[in-house]
Formats: sequence, C-alpha cells, structure tokens
Amino acid sequence: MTRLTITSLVSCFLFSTMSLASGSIGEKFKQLDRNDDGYLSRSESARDPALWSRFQSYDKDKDNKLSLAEFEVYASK
Ligand SMILES: [Ca+2]
Ligand SMILES: [Ca+2]
Repeated sequence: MTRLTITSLVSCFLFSTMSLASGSIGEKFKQLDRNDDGYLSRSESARDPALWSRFQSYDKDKDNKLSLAEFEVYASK
C-alpha cells in the first residue's frame, strides 16, 4: 500500500514535470498507459502502430515496457 502510494506520487510528479516541459507527450503517455502503472506494455503500445512497430528499439533497458523517458525519445521525434 505504501509502495503503491509512493509510486503514485512519483508518477504524479513525473507527469506534472512533463506537462510543464511538454504537455502533449505526457498526455499521450497517459492515454496509452491504460492500467496507469507508469509504463507502456507491448499491448498498450499497440494503440500506436508506429510506436508498436519499433517498440524494442525504444525499450533501451529491455524490460519489455516503455517508461516515460523511453517514450519521450519516440514522442519527441
Ligand atoms: Ca501500463
Ligand atoms: Ca524499458
């Protein structure tokens, strides 16, 4: 429960920081992150075919999910 709260707070912080830098990327990430865990799974990325097709090249740490930082590389292009 505590861990979940911290995760939520960190996510909120990241999203609010992102929205200051670039609202559209943070908004897009949130829309794709259907289960709100702060990462885009392969199936979540399928909603964006261009992202899905290059999912592995953007997944720099190879954990099979995209963090906001990894998504930012895609979204800022
Ligand atoms: Ca997710
Ligand atoms: Ca990753």
